[in-house]
Amino acid sequence: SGAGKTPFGAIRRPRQSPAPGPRANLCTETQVTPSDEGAGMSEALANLLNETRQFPPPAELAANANVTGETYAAANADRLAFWEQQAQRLTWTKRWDRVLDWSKPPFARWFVGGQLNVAYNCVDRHVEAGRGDRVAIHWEGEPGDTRTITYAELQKLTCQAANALTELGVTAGDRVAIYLPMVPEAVVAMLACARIGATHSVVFGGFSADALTNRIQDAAAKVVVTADGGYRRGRPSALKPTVDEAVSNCPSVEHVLVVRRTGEECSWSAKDRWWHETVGRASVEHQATAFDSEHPLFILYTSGTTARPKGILHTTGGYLTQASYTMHGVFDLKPDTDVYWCTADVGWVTGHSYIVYGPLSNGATQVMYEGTPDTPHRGRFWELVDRYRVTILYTAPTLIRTMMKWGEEIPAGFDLSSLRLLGSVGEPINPEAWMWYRQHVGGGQLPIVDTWWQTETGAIMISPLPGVTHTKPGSAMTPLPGINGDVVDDQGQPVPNGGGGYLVLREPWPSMLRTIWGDDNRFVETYWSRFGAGAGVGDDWVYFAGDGAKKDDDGHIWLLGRVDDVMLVSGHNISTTEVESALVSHPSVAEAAVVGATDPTTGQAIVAFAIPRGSAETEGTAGAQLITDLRDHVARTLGPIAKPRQIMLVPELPKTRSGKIMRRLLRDVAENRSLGDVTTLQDSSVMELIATGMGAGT
Ligand code: 6R9
Repeated sequence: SGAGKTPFGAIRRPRQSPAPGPRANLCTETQVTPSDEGAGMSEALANLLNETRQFPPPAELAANANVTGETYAAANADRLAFWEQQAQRLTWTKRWDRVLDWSKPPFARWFVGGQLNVAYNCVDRHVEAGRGDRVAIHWEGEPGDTRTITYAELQKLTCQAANALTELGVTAGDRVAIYLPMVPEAVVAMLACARIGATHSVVFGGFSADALTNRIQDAAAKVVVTADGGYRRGRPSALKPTVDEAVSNCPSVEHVLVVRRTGEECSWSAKDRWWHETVGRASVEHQATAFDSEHPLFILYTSGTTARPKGILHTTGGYLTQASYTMHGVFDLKPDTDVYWCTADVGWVTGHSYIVYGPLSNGATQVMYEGTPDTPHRGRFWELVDRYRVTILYTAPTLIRTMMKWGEEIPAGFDLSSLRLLGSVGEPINPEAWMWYRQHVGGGQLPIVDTWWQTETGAIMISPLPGVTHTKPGSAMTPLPGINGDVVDDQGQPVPNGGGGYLVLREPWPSMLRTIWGDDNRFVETYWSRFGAGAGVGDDWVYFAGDGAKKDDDGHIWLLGRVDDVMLVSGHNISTTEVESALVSHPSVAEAAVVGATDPTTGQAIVAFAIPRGSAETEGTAGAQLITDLRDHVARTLGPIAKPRQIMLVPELPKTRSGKIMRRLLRDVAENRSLGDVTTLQDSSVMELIATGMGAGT
C-alpha cells in the first residue's frame, strides 16, 4: 500500500501537543463543568453502564451450587468467623490461636499460631484420602506432546524435587527463582519450595535478562530453576542463555537447575545441574514439615507497566485459605466431575492462585497448556476444550477479543458442550466481548464470572457467584462473601449508586499481600496512604487498589481500568474502558485502546487505536470512512464529548505479557514522544508496526 496507507487503511498522525495535561481525577459528579459539547455527558456515560441485559444463573447450577446466597449475610454478620470456617477446608497440624491480628495496621497476621504445609494440602492429603489415581494435570505441549500426571505421581515428583533442592543447600526461608515455560516442572518446583518452606519467586519465562536479574537480585535468590527452552509459535525458544546472562550478575545464585524441554544445545557452567539428573535420582520419600501460618510462601513481582517492579509478598495460611475457598465458590468446582482449565501462565498471579494453589488444594483435575492459542492453528484452545472435555474455562478479555477478531466460525467448529462455567480475569471485559463469550463459547447459556482481583489481593475479591448472581455483561458485580469493597470519591466518601470514583477495600482479608519485599515503607505508601487512617483520616485503614470504578443504580460494581487510564476532557472524567467498549460495540472493530493525549484546548483529548475485524473494509477511502463512522458511533453511544479526536486503525496493540494493554506506550505515540521502556511488551515489534503506520499517515 502506498503513502497515507497502512495495511489497514488511512492512519492519522496526532497533532503536536504542549505540556502535560491535568492529572486525571475520577470524581465526575463534583467536577462537571457544563459546556455545549458536554451537555448530557454524565447521563450519556451512565447509559453504557446501565446495561439492561441481565442473566440469571442456570437453574441446575443454582440448585447444586457450592456457595449459596445466604453466605453474604452470614459473612457480614461475623467476618472473622466466616474466614475461620473457610480455613477449616485445609489440613492444619496446629490450629491457630487467633483468626486475625490487626494490632499493627496495615500489617496483618492471619490464623496466628497455626501451622500447616501447603504442598501437603495440595497433594499428599488427596493421595491419603484414596484419590491418588485422580488426574491432577492433563498437560499438553505446544507441539502436541502430552503428559498425564495423577495426584500420586505429583506427590512423588514433588518429594523428589524437595529432596533435590535440599541437597542443593536450600533451607526454609531461602528464596528460589523459577523461570520456566508452562511445563509441569513449574508446578512441581513451586510445590517443592512450599514443601521445604523456601520462598519461590516465579519470573515469567518471557522476561528479558535485565528483568530476571533485577528480580533475582531483589530477592537474593539462592537457586534458579529454569529450562533449556520451551515451545512458542511453533518453534523452540531458548531460556538458558537469558539465565546465563542474568546469573553472571547475581552473586547470590549458587545453583541453576535446568529442565530439559527442547533438547537444544546450551552452554553449561559449574553452577548448572540437569533437573532430570538431580531431581530424577532423588528419593520419592519426603517428610513434609509444617510451617507457621505467616511463613513467606512466595514473592511475585508485579508486571511493572509503570514504575520499578514491586515484590509482592504472600504468606501461607491466609493465602491458601482464600485461594482454596474462591476456587470452590467462584468456580463452583466439583472435583469428582469437573475438568478445569485456566489459560494463564504460572508466571502471573492468576497462575499461582488458579493453576497451582486453588485447584490443587481442592483436588481438581485440570488442563495445562504450554503454547500460544494460534499454534498450529487458531482453533487450538477449542480443540483442547473438546479433547479433554473441559467443564470450567478461565481466560482473559484480551484472548476473547482476539477470538472475536478471528471469527466465531472457529469455536463453532468444535464440540464445546462439556463447558458449564466461564471465567474472565485481567482487565475490564467489554459488554460486547462478554456477550460474544457467552454466545459463541457458552452456547448462549453459560454463566460468566468476571473476577476482579490483583497480585496484591492474592485471590478473587469481586465476582459473581455462579449459582447466585444475576450477571450483567461487563460488571464484576459485588464483593465476595467476607470481602468489604467500596467505591469512594476524592475525599474517601462512599459514592452513591450511579456514582464513580476509586475502588477501595475496607477490611483486611486472608490472602492480602503482607508487604513489598524489603520495602515496608513503599507498601504503606502505595496502598494505605491514599485514604483512611494512613492518610490521617479516621481510625480505619483503607486499601487503595488503584482502579477506577462505578456503582450502577443497583449498587453493582463496574471496573473502569487503572486510575492513570482515566481521561480528563474539558473538565469531564471519561474512562478509557467506556470509550473502548463503545468502539468494540461497532461491528467493524475487534479490539480498541484509548488514551488521553494532552490537548491545548480540552486539556486532554481522546485518541483511539482500533483493530478492525477481519471482515471490515479498510483500504483507501473505506478506511477513512470507517474512522468517520467510528467517531460518530462513539458520539452517539456515549455523547459528543466522548468523540475521539482521532482514531488510528492498527494491526495490533501493545500488550504486556499478561495481556494488559500498555496505554503508556500509546500515550507516547499519541503525544509524539519517543517510546518509553518496552521491555515488558509481549511482542516488541508491535510498536514498530504502529509507529510505521503512523509515519505513513495523512
Ligand atoms: C489478577 C490480575 C491487577 C489489575 C487490577 C485491574 C485489572 C484484573 C480485572 C481487572 C477489571 C477484572 N483487572 N481483573 N479489571 N475487571 N475482572 O490480573 O492481577 O496482574 O496484578 O493485575 O488488573 O486493573 O488492578 P494483576
